[in-house]
Amino acid sequence: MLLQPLMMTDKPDGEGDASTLLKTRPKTKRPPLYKVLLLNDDFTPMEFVVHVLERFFGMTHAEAFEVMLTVHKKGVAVVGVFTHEIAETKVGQVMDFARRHQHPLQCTMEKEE
Ligand code: TYC
Repeated sequence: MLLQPLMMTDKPDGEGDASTLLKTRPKTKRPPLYKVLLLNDDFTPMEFVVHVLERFFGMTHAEAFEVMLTVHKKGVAVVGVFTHEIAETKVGQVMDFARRHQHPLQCTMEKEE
């Protein structure tokens, strides 16, 4: 009669076995990520954009000013990378806030490749 190899006797496969622990993949998968983009326009005040970046993206005043200037000069910049749900929430927050203050500021999201 054939004997099973010692480490294979407890479980048929995978988890917990010292001989296979490093080979088995954890079943977690990283979620797709989305870039949140801020677009330039000719009317939204610079200070308002700086405030948006501080308020909704957790930037310091210096970081926010720098990113605002990048958008002002280049037309667009990535202001954060998030899961779909969080990116959607950020875009909504920025668009609502801009609309309530009657500024044409635009914020969008796109899938990160
Ligand atoms: N271009 C705007 C101005 O000159 C400033 C601005 C910066 C607007 C960034 C939008 O996403 C923006 N007042």
